[in-house]
Amino acid sequence: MPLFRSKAEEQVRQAGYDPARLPPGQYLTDKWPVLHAGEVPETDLATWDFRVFGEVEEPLTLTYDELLALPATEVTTDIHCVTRWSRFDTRFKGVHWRELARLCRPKPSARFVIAHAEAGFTANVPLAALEDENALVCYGADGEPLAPEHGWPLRLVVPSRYFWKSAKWLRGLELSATDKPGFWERYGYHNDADPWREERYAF
Ligand SMILES: Nc1nc2c(c(=O)[nH]1)N[C@H]1C(S)=C(S)[C@@H](COP(=O)(O)O)O[C@H]1N2
Ligand SMILES: [Mo]
Repeated sequence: MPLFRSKAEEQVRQAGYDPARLPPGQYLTDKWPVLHAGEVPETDLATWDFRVFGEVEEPLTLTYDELLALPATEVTTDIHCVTRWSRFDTRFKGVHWRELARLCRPKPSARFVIAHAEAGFTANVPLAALEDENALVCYGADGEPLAPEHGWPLRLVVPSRYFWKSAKWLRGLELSATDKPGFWERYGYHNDADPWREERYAF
């Protein structure tokens, strides 16, 4: 393990980055890997919608155009997959939670968010993780629309957690007073998924 760690660090240094940016047990990748369960879904924007529901005063149903019309945010951030790749400085574009919160007005009871994606995929994070400056409901990456395999038309990006929490093909955010383990969390992955604490598995 120490040997692997120093090799991974050396690689980060050679790529011109501060090795402190690499969480424990990760290695740097330049390409952006594609990982998911199942197939890339077919999406028809004419019938597509995005919902924010649950513990909110004003449930939302937005079309893609309505979502794109909200104030956009761009962040440049590092992402970390539990399969051990990390990618630095991806430029994500989308809508920050604060814009959706302004419209849906979360109730004080809202403490968790369950992301709902196509084909029944879900992922759970504390609401606080969506309030991070670097978290986004995302429709663009590296100056382009998201590629279908990376979640077009919409995905979640929560860089503070392992990337499985960043649901692709996102269709809704459910605000909840209680936490509800998502797809990978029910398979034994860690509920909190902090890469800096190496919270990979629940056991
Ligand atoms: N809808 C959906 N989103 C998903 C997944 C999935 O299986 N289905 N897998 C997650 C996992 S395990 C990872 S590592 C990231 C990968 O995103 P990428 O393919 O854009 O790198 O998507 C996450 N989002
Ligand atoms: Mo993953």
